[in-house]
Amino acid sequence: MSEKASGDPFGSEQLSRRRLLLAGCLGAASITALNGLISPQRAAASVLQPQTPLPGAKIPKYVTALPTFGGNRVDASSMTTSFVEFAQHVLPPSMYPDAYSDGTWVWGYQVADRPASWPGCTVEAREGRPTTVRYVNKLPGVDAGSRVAPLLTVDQTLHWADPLNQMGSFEPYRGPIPAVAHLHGGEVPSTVDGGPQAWFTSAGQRGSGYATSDPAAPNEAVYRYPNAQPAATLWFHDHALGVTRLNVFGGLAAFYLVRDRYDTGRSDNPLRLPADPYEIELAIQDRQFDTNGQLLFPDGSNPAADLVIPPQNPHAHPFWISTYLGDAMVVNGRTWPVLTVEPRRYRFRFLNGCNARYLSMSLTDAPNADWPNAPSAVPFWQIGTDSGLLDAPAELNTPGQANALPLNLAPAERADVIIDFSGLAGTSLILTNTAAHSFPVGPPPNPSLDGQLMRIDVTLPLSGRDTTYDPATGAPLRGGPGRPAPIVRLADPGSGQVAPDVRVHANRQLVLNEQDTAPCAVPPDGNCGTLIALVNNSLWTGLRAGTTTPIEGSRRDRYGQGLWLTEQPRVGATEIWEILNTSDFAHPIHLHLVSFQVLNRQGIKVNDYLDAWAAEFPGGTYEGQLCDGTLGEVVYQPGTVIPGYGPPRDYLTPNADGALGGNPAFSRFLTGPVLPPDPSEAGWKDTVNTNPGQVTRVIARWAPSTTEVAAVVPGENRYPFDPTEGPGYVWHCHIIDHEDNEMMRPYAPTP
Ligand SMILES: [Cu+2]
Repeated sequence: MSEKASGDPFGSEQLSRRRLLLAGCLGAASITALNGLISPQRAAASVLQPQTPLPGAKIPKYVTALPTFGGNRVDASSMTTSFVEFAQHVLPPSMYPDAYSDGTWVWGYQVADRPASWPGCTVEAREGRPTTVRYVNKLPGVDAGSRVAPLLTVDQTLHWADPLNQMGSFEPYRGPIPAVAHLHGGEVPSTVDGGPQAWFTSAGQRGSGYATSDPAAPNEAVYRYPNAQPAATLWFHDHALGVTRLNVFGGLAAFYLVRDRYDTGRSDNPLRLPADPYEIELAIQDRQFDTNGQLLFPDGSNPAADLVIPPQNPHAHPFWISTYLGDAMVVNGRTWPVLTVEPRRYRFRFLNGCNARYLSMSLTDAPNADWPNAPSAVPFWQIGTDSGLLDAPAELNTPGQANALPLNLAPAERADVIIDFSGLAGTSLILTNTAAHSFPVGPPPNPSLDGQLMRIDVTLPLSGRDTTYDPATGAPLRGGPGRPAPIVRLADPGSGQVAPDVRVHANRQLVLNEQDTAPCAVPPDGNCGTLIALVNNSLWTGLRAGTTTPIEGSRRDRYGQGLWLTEQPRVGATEIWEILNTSDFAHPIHLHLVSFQVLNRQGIKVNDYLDAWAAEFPGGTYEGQLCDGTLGEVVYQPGTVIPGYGPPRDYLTPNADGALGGNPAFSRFLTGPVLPPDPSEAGWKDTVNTNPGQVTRVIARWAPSTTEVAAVVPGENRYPFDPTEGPGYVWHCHIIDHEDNEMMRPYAPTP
C-alpha cells in the first residue's frame, strides 16, 4: 500500500464522490445496468478525456466475421515483437463516427512482419527449439499524444511501476507507458519471465526486475524462451506492476502455441487432431465502449459509465475499481463475431482473456439464445487444459443432460476443445455464457447481452471426408504408439488423493483475504466495497503495511528489487499448497514457472476460521484506512486482523497440520467431503479457480511436467536453466484488477 499524498486535488468533487460511494453500496441496483437498465446518460467531465458510454445493447451483433490466425501464425525461432498503438475495427464499421472511421484505438502486439492486431498474431513454438523474441516498447503516453492512454486512467496510489517516481499522487499519470510481456504457462528462466518489475518504457526507463538475454536498446528486452515443454496452449500478455489491468484491457495479449512431435499443428499430425483451417484460437474478452467506438475503462469520473461499481474507496484509491466487467463481448478483437464452419470436427483453443469475468460456455441453437440457460445443442470434448493434453477427452455440455458441466473458464484459464458439427449442417449456433457476475454469487449475465459471445454458422460445404480423431469414441490422447506418454501423475484426479509413490516435501496453508471499506469510513452507514484483496494477508513487497518490517520468516530478494519472499520451494521438491479463500468471491490463482495438478477442494467453516485467525494478530499501529476513507496510521487492537501484516505467525514455523504459511491449522475447521477436481481439470494447469468458502489444494513440483515421479529429488534441478537465479517469479490472483492492487507475491525456488 502506498502512502497517500497530502491534500486531495479532486477535493472539489467530494460531494459527487460521496454520492458515488452511496450509489456503489447499492450493489444489486448498480449491477442491473448490465441487465439493460443503463441509467440515463449524463454529460460529465472525465478525468483526462470526456467519454459518453455506448450501451453494449446498441452494438449490432453477428455482422462481423471472426478473425482467425490459421495459415498466418508466426513459426520462427527469432522475431521482433513491438508494443504499438493502432486502430482496429473492433465494432461493426457502422458504429464509428467519421472522425473515428479508422476504428477503435488500441494497444497490441506487432509480431514479426505481421500487422499489429488485438489479439496479436499467434506465435507457434516447437518443443526443443528455443524462441528468441526482441520486445520493443513503442507505446506513447498521454503527453506524447497517445489516443489510448487518456482513456486508461492510471491510479498512482496503487503500488505500481511508476517510471516517473510519482507514486502516491492522486493525479492521473501522463508519462511513458511501462510494459512487459509475460509468457503465461512458460517453463522459463526468471530473467525472461516478464515479471511485474521487469517493465520498460519507450523512453528507456526500466523496473528493478528488468533483464535481457541479449544486448538491447533502452526501450527493448530480448527474451530467449527454451520451449523445453510439451505442446500446450500458452499465451503472452502484459504484466507491468499496478497497470496490468489497463495494459491488457488496451489489447496486449496473444496466443503462444507450443507444438511437439505429436501435436505438430499440421494436418498429418500423428494424433489426427484437426489442423488448419479447422484449428481456431478464441480469445474471449469483455469490453466497454464510448459513443465514438473507443475503449472505456470506468475511472469514476462519469457515473453513467459505471456498469458495476464506481471506485469504492476514492479517498484511498481515486480510480481503481475492484472488478472490471464490460457490457460488450469480444472474441479475437471483434464484438460478437460470426464464424462459418463445415459440418465436421474443429479444434478450438479457448482463452478467457477477461480482466475479471468468469465464463461458463455452451453452444445453443440461435433461436433459443435469448433464453436463460438455453439447452446445449452439441457436446464439447475437452482434450487439453492450460498446460497440455488430457489423457482422454472429457465430455462437457452433453445435450439433454441437465447436470452436464459447461465449459467453465476463470480469467487466464485455457481449454483445448473439439466440437463436432457433423449433423448440424445448415444450423446457426450461439456460444453462450451463463457465469454470474462477481462469480459465483452475483447476478447472471443478461441472456441477450453478455450472455452471448459469438455465433457459429454451419453453412460451409463439407470439403472432404473428416478423418480426424473422434473424441466421442473415447480413444486415449496419451499412451501408446503415435501418442505422447501419459500424464505424470502427482495427484489421482479420480479420488482427489496424492498419487502413489509421490513424496510431498512441504505443505503450505495460505489464506486469501479481502478487506472491505473500514466500518467507520465514509460513507458512515456500513461497508461499501473492496479496499484490498491479498494473498496470505501479505503486500507485494512483503513489508508489513506502512512499515519497513518484513514478514517474519521472509527473506530479501537477491536481485535488489526491495521484495521480501515467503514462498521459497526447493528446486525439485513437490509441495501441496492449500489455498483458503475467505472472501465472498472466487479468485483464480496462477503460479509462474510451474504447472500443477488440482488435488481436491473441501469446504471450511470460514467465519469460525476467521475468528481464530483474527485472535492471533498482536495489535499495533500500521497503515490502513481511516474513518474519513483516506489511508493513514491505524491503531489495531490485539485480536483484530491487520490488513497487510502478513500471516499472524512466523511463516516458516509449521502449524499443527505441519504446514508452512504462518497461519493456524485448517484441519479442525474443515467440513464436508473432499471433492476431486472436475474432469476438465484432470491435467496439468497453471491457473486454478478457488471458490469462496473452500480450501483448494494443488500439488506442484519444481521440475518440468514431463519428469517422472522417481526422477527428481529436492535440490536437483531438472530444468535446462537455473530457476533459482534472476529476479524470481510470482504467484497471484488473475483477476487483474486484484493483481494490480497487491493480490500478488514474489516467489523463488531455492537450490
Ligand atoms: Cu482475486
